[in-house]
Amino acid sequence: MVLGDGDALIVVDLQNDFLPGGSLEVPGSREIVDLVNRYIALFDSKGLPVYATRDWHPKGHASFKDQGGPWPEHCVQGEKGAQFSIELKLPESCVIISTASELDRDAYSGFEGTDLNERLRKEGVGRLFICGLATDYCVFHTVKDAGINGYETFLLEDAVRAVNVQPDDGEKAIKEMTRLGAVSISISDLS
Ligand code: VGL
Ligand code: ZN
Repeated sequence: MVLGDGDALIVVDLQNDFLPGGSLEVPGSREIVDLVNRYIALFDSKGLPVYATRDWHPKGHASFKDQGGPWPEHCVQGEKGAQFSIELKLPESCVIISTASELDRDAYSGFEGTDLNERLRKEGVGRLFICGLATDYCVFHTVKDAGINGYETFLLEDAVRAVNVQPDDGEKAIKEMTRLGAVSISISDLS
């Protein structure tokens, strides 16, 4: 397929805490960084917009174990774990969307409580290409909401990885995303 006007890339949560050495390491996450950089370069070289979401929790967030939540402390605003990987080559023009910043509730979708949808509409985006972490949480909910908001949605299946609290969570999430209408593609489909 050929990329053109109206297409945009969303890179979901490629932050230190989800990578090796981070507090909530996603298995295989390191493997996708180079590929994500290739997707970024591809979109940027065609002048197409790139968005990067980041999990951006206040200290003492409701999703943390010490607050009764399911996750170890991660992606605390302003801390090293919340920073994008230094290996991630985001373009100058990249728009950063911060999510899950409310103290008392979690949010996994890049659309939830953000201006992502308004920005995409203003830019005339119709098709979204989504990669990043994690397949079974923030990627899943972002892809789902992209469909609900009327975007033609492509899951970049070679550039996502899952937490897999249960071993097949990632596979199930991919099946569900495609059932909901997302089209699963890989880098060879675009270049
Ligand atoms: C995520 C678990 C907790 C994600 C964020 O980015 O998928 N997963 N917070
Ligand atoms: Zn989180």
